[in-house]
Amino acid sequence: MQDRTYTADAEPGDAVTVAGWAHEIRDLGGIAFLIVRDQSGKIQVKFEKDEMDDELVETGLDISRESVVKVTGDVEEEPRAPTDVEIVPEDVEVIAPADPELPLDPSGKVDAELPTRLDNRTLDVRKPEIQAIFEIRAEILRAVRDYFRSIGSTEINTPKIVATGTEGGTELFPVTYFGQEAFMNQSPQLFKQLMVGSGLERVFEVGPIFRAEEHNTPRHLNEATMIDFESAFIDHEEAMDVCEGTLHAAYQAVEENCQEELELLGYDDFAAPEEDFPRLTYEEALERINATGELDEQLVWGDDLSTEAEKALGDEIGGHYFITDWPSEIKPFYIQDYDDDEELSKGFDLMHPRMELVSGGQREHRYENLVEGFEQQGLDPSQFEYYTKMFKYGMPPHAGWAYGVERVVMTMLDLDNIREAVLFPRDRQRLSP
Ligand code: ATP
Ligand code: AMO
Repeated sequence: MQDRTYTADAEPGDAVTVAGWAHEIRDLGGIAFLIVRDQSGKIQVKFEKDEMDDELVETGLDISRESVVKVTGDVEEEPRAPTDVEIVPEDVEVIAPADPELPLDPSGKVDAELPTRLDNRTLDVRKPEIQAIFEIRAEILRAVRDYFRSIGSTEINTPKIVATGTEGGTELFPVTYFGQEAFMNQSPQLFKQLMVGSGLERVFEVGPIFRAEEHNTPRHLNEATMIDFESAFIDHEEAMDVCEGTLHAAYQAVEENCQEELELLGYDDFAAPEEDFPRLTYEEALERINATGELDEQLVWGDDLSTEAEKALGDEIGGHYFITDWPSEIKPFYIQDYDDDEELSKGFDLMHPRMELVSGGQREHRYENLVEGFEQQGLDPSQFEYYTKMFKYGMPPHAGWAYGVERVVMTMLDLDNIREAVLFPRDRQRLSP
């Protein structure tokens, strides 16, 4: 539509052709108003019944809400109009009429439950505050990609149909692959590690991961978007620096470039965290959690942190923080242990007060130790030969991590449910749309 102009650009004296959705129609008797909404904003169109062509007025009054319309006319100053200007129409065309029975009210006057919103995402994302979530999500991804590029990291894409899992055997979705057993990938873990041993050295991926999580919680998805990072010749401390760097970059970009979106979401005091995130060892974390007295039972060395434990510590710290030096037994086979204490691993998590955001660590790059780790975890190393064998041909020390984009969006914007941060979430009950 070459002659299309945007509502936000309309200035008094302009001849415009706006195209968008009929947001609202108000018939006051002698005069009626149509509010047209497009991506840039809204504009009022005025219909004066006695002064305008009858057919034009009739077309205007017949428009059902959310129909797609095209309005051509002159822009005039009008202090009583919501944006101080209005269009006096010469031509109104209904391009795609909307059924007057809408399953969801995009003007937001009538609240809808999340399932109804997700069933009708097209209508839901017509609401500016919902659009704002996805604009911010896009800005986070842009900022993170820029950050990775600035530190010499190459974006890669790894297979999503794979022969083996990596993050524990129970959470895989099986698929049939020409008669062979295969799975949807839970994590790019093994592939990104294989690439740090290649000439690329430092890589990142933004892509989907699939986990057959049985539980239904406000922070788990069955298909999520993971940002993975992996680099040769760095240790877990340096990996945490990069992790912190990407998150700071994401928050700063949103603060700088998304003020309008933040306002729509009700933020007037959004502030990117400026300080470094504290780094606690697992042992310190246990002590501090136990000292809060919030748990029924004291945690002991080797326990994973329950949601209640994470909450108790998160409430106390009040911002992002790392937990380092986890017990080896609760971290995966690819995480390296300390040489002087094989019960202690170089794995870390980045926590937000509400939940875990990131897992990562220094990786085991020594072939013999890696194969031993598989056996200790009850995995058959021969199934992973495509991966382990590359560790025989010069695998540098390396470290990395991953976070779920939806958890970052959810915690940044204080959304109640992770599903609000995905256009078309996959959960136990939801396979379409
Ligand atoms: P990850 O991304 O590594 O899975 P996570 O925070 O999701 O990290 P998990 O190890 O998947 O952690 O799950 C542990 C947490 O998930 C527990 O602390 C628990 O609160 C929650 N969880 C697990 N199963 C259920 C369930 N059936 N119902 C409610 N919450 C659960
Ligand atoms: P992990 O399994 O902890 O680590 O996943 C990393 C991060 O991904 C997010 N995430 C999820 N988000 C929503 N729904 C899910 N079901 C879900 N599962 C995970 C979380 C989590 O912290 N290979 C390692 C990473 C590494 O060591 O590099 C891994 O997958 O934010």
